Amino acid sequence: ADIISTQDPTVVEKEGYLLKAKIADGGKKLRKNWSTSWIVLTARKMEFYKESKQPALANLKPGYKPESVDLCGARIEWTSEKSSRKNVFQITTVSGNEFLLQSDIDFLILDWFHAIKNAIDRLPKE
Ligand code: I3P
Repeated sequence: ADIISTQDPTVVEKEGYLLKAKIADGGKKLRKNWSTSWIVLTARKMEFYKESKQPALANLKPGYKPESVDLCGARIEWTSEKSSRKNVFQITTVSGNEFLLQSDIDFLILDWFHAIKNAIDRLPKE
């Protein structure tokens, strides 16, 4: 009956390349710097890697930690004000980190938006 507790946190729900810009860290604004990122979505978090080979390498290297986004209590919303690009949405974490994600390919960014939103909606709010 309890969907959350039966969800395997290690199962990859979605992965692929998107354009990413981190615009705030702990509530502090950062200079926007778009870069391509390989994104791995699991039940509770997203991880950002430079390229698709890196998750496997990271498993072999105990010291290597990708940037990780805790989705518990996070917010996701489309934004047209924070970028001149089309198809941009923002993820805001409880800890005050803000990320913009973008793709020019409409179906691709829509799939990502819904996958992340579904993950957030299944999680407890904190
Ligand atoms: C930024 C860069 C970004 C742009 C941003 C610029 O300049 O051109 O691509 O965001 O616009 O400030 P710089 O490289 O000198 O930091 P978008 O591509 O998302 O529009 P902004 O200041 O309006 O956010």
